[in-house]
Amino acid sequence: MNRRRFLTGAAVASSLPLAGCFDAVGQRDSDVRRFLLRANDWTYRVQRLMLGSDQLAREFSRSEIRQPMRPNGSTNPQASDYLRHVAEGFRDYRLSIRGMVARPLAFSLDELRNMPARTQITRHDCVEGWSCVAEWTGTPLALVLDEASVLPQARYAVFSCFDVMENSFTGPIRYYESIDLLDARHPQTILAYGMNGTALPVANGAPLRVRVERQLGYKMAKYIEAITLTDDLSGFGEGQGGYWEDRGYEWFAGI
Ligand SMILES: Nc1nc2c(c(=O)[nH]1)N[C@H]1C(S)=C(S)[C@@H](COP(=O)(O)O)O[C@H]1N2
Ligand SMILES: [Mo]
Repeated sequence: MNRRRFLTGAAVASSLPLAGCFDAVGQRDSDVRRFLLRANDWTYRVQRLMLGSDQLAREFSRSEIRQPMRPNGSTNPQASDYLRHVAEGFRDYRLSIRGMVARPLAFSLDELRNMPARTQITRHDCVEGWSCVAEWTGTPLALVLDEASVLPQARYAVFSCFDVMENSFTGPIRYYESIDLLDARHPQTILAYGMNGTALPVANGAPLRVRVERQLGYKMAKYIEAITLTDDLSGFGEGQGGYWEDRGYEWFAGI
């Protein structure tokens, strides 16, 4: 058998049982879903053991930016509060930091831009199988968290976004995502307001999107309105830690 026929055969053979599998992933109480959630937990633990908490994702040079950053997911949110911010050039926009913090805070974009910034050229990997290299500029999330003084019992940072996802499953719900505090405090985790040398475009998440460079694209929330510190993800969305996680994606999407 030539290689192509072998691969085609293998793909067909493996997709047959898997087609059934993936249906079960979406079902709350299926064994398949329980198994995958357990496997996800193990991936998370093993990656945390293998990667030092401050290990950096690869950074690239300017000449390696070969194409525009491809916008994906929501690219033009229509929520009225968001449209008002766009129309006003985000003048009254405030990023609120709330939940398990000693000092809840609200940052204007100017306040964030006046804090120490980090610029990094990194590769964005989408779960769909494409990648783009782009330059990102923003405020390290660790600095913002320090100003708000995170309480010791907090375990996660939850990002609440402006964009509304239409969905027959739960009804309309705003995109949200969460990361643990190791990733939140990682030196490359920034609240990006700049991309490829210009202000972050609406299509890529204006005014602020988080970069979580050691995980897949869906973790990198765009259109961030608020960050909530918490020790429990069950009160957000459907309880799995993110819009896509509530639909079967893994919470820890390390690469
Ligand atoms: N608020 C919000 N954030 C989001 C999404 C989204 O639909 N809404 N899509 C995610 C996915 S799947 C990817 S691949 C990236 C796309 O980022 P980009 O538009 O800058 O390419 O954003 C992520 N963050
Ligand atoms: Mo993605």
